[in-house]
Amino acid sequence: MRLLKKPGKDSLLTDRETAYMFFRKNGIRRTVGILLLAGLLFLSFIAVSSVPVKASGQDIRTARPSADGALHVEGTQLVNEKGEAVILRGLSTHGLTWYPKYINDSLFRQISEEWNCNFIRLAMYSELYCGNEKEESLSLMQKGIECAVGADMYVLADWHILNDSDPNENIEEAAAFFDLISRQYNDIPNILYEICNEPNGDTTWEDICRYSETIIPVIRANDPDAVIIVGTPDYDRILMVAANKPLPYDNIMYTCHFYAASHYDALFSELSAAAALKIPVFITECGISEASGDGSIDYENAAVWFTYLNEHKMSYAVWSLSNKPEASAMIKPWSSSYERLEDDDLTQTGLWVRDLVGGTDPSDIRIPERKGSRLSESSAGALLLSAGSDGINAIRKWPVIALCSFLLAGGGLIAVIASFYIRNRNKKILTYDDIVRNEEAVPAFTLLSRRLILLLSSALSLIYLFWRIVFSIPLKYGVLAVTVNIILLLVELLGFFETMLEPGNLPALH
Ligand code: IDC
Repeated sequence: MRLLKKPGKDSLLTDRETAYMFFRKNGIRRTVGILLLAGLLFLSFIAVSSVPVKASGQDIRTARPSADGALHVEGTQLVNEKGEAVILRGLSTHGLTWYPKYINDSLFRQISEEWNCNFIRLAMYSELYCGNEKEESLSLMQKGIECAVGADMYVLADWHILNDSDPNENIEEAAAFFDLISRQYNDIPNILYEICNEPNGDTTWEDICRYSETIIPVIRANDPDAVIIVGTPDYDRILMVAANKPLPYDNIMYTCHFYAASHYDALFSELSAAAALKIPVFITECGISEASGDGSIDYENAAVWFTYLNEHKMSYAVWSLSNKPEASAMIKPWSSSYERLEDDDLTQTGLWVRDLVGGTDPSDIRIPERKGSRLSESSAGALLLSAGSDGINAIRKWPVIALCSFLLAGGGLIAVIASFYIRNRNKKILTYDDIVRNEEAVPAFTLLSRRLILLLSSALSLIYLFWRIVFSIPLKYGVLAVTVNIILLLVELLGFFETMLEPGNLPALH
């Protein structure tokens, strides 16, 4: 116990004595009062310091379909049913058919309720839709729209052109797709349409206008006031052409896509110049990595971009809600969570973007610490890329499955062998070799029956090997899984040939 000097005296006092003296001097009520006051002061200090700092952009209405209804465009601004300015903030999926597992009710609810997203963009690669993934693409688009409705988010149906650089290439398919979707969902307030992701190559604004003049009326026939977003040339980076010659329809917005580690002053000037000419802009895709979707992340420039978007009440979706091993993906490559994402499932991009869409001022977002090597998150190197995300998950789960199977099978096998051994302790146990080769071992087996047994077991092995070669090589799981599997297969083949060539077996065939 600490000892104090009694004031004015030389004798020493204990803490307890000091407290007692204080108590006596001030009286019980006064002491309790002082303590209560101190407690209250302490509690209010805690309360004040835990109130989040008001973030910029927080004053903008976070619209929800249930409260704000269908959106429209007024001047340059997206507005709700009552004409109040709103902003949509959310995420873009990766290619729907590549990462279909992230299209589910529970994840959409989480990003809506916990991340505070009021918007999701469904990126449906037109090339795959027009190729052989039409049904899968369409049903994922429909599922995505329905999940977004369930989670009270606005949703963007994105005809994701990319390699098909001119949208006119697949204009008929596009018209049929937008007809179908706008017919099916014209009665919900949630849906917006993005008719061509990123025209590129030689595609001009005139080409885009020609395409839009076909597609927009198709959508309008079913959903007259829907917001339709149109891409601009050179991967949505030339907005001035649209600003100088906008399309002659209402409720149209134009898009600009930026990636913070690739796009600086030039694209920024293009966007601000176009915005100054009063064209409505919706950033349907952007990222904090390089434009390749991978490479480095530029948090500082990202803060500059998103501060500008907040100040100008521009809506946006960030690429991408996937676990592809690349810097723009929000989920770690080996995460096998699809329905709920915890901190551990998120990459640095994921953590940063979660704060961003949650409303934190972009320049106040804490830069997430990088745990482990760069290899562990993105640009994950040839090995992870070649394994593919399914491959990585398979590799991750493999030890657990292997251990359980080993314990089960091994335990069972030991029990069978033990009981067999106990029952036949004093008998000689026949081996395969005895049966097919040793004439004396089972005198009842004629040469013919021994040959038949050999032929039967070889035929069964051949059937197994046929299945093994044709059906069991895990091509979907990438180079790594295939290589390991083939090495195992070679060992099995070697074993089979060894049995066949075993000199002892040959006489049985004579
Ligand atoms: C990228 C993906 C990448 C994929 C590639 C080709 O991140 O995994 O291999 O597409 O399909 C865009 C496109 C978007 C790109 C993204 C990043 O709209 O499809 O995704 N990006 O490169 N425009 C600018 C960047």
